[in-house]
Amino acid sequence: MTKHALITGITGQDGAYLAQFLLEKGYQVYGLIARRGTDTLGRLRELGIADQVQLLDGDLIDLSSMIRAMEQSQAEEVYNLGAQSFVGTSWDQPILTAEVSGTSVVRILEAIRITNPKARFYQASTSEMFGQIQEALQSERTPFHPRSPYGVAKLYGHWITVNYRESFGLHASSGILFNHESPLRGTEFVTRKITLALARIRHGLQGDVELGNLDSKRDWGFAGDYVRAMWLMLQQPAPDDFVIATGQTWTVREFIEKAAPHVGFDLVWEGEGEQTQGIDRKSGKVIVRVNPAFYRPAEVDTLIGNPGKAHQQLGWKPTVQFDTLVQMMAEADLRRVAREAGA
Ligand code: NDP
Ligand code: GDR
Repeated sequence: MTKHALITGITGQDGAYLAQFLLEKGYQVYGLIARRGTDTLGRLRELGIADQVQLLDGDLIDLSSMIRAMEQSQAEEVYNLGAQSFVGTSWDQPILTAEVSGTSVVRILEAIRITNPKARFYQASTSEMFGQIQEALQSERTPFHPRSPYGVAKLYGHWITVNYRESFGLHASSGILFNHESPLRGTEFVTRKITLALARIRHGLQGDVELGNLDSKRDWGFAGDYVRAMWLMLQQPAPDDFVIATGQTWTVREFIEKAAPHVGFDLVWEGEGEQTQGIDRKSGKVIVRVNPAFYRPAEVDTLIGNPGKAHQQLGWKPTVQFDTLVQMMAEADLRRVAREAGA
């Protein structure tokens, strides 16, 4: 019997990779899609799967959309990946973020209770819930202290998932995923902002790239590995919460240093703090500048996850190391920009 899965956020980075993963496993894949003025199917097209998924109109802030999507898809597995997911925007749009990334979770859980309480549910929780560092390595038992309206909204989504599991016996699991990236990452996030900018600078389409806090540290993995963990959680006999991470951490500055050579730059740093500049030794051109406008009102300085429980119970391990991830992203953007520039 063909299994049916419903993915909210199917047009996003993770949604596209998860759809591809589930199609390869023989699932019929349905995706909730909030109609926008612009075409949002780019990632699904890039993976060559836009015609293989069934798209259902609906918005996460609309309960009736969610009920209809459950009825139309007859989904046995529901992956809630839809969100206002950019931390920076969450200070400008805190209420929208609370609705889309927070209270929408209870709308989906209610839709599941109403239509098919046996459906299994995955909630896209995040390391942003840890926020202020409390333990050197963050695990499922680390206390939460979110530092952004996004983190606060996600914490609601996390706890309502736990609550519906405990209250109604739903098979509802929450994946506490640390940052994961890919060539399909949104260009507002720092890794992709860097690789795209370096490729554009190399092709003379942009002068330099302005960034915020270069010292912030993240545990960066590959999105393709992380969607496999989501699926594994829903195959377990009992629902649970899992940290998904690599267990290593790198600064934004280190990401730039690793990416630069793949784009043909020989990077040296000059100055400190807000005066920091990244200069290409060969041409003498400044390619990276710090702009405090990109600093956040409250920062999460360091994240590093302990994926031990996922290793043990799910048999999950990341397959792509940091250096390979950076190379993959830098080379993909160089190819894209070269195509655009007609080189
Ligand atoms: P993206 O920002 O790439 O994708 C977000 C998706 O949500 C898009 O498909 C977007 O649709 C959709 N969406 C936004 N608002 C609505 C709405 N009102 N109704 C329906 N759909 C909506 O995120 P990622 O793929 O990177 O992340 C997936 C999930 O995992 C998110 O919930 C994110 O918060 C969470 N997460 C991500 C991590 C990461 O490092 N990537 C780490 C931990 C958690 P559209 O294309 O139309 O805008
Ligand atoms: P994050 O990712 O906030 O961790 O959330 P992002 O890539 O936006 O920032 C990572 C770190 O880089 C610093 N930074 C900059 N960030 C951006 N976007 N732009 C800049 O110019 C810049 N300069 C420095 C940031 O201050 C931060 O410290 C991501 C999202 O995918 C969330 O949805 C997800 O939940 C978490 O990862 C885990």
